[in-house]
Amino acid sequence: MIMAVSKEKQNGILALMRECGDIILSAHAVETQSGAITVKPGEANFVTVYDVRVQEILIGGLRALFPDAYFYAEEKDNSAAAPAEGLCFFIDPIDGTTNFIHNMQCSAVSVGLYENGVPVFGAVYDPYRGEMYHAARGKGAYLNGDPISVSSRPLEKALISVGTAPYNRAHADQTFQRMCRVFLRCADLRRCGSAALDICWVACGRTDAYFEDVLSPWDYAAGALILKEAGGEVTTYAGQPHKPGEKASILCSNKVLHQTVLELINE
Ligand code: LIP
Repeated sequence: MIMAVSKEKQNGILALMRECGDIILSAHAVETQSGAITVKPGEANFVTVYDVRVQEILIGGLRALFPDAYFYAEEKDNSAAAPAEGLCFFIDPIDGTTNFIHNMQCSAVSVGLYENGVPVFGAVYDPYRGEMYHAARGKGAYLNGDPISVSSRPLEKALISVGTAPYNRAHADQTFQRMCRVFLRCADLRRCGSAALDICWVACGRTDAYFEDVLSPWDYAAGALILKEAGGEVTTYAGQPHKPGEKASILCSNKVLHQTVLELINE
């Protein structure tokens, strides 16, 4: 039996995320701060003291709201398998860390909550635009409290965002070939550098699809529920739903484009 997340607890999560957004906005000239940036395995894979601090605040605050929950989070050891039963959070404290380091002002806090392996709540907060996306299972998707829905644009009018899987450069050749095939059929491509925002921009109809060869569960866990509740579709490149905690390829769309873009990706 999947229990709904109470409005009170939803508001507690959103308040915590806004607090973390203020920390992100407080950061200035991160690159000049001694010891503020460290490198993780994989190409160009960075973590800052702000990622770690935001993650500490999120896990501490969420644990107070949900004492029995398990946590998957980008800046922690996730080697232990999440329990199949119960509550599990997937957290990306700063999605778009490289953008954050460069002060590109295109990063987000992403919090997804699963219960017994089923997504039940998701929220993505863009502190630079003051935009909070959220969805509870079966209750629709919202941007700053207003209902959102995907577009109905056809492929030739579509703006399609892409991810370059920068930590997995063995995919580069395939990624750019996929981008070319899609580019020749749509209006244009976009690359923002925050997967969570890429997914939410499809959910609110700004863009019409997004794909990336490799994405971690904390990048998409929240956005995928928001997109589905907004009437969109999200699958792996094989056209399958993501398994909880799965690192995989991803295609998000307004549903209208899904099969055609999937064919172009897999050509
Ligand atoms: C990043 C995503 C980006 C993707 C990168 C990475 P991070 O998240 O937002 O779109 O291309 O592979 O996953 O590492 O900055 O939280």
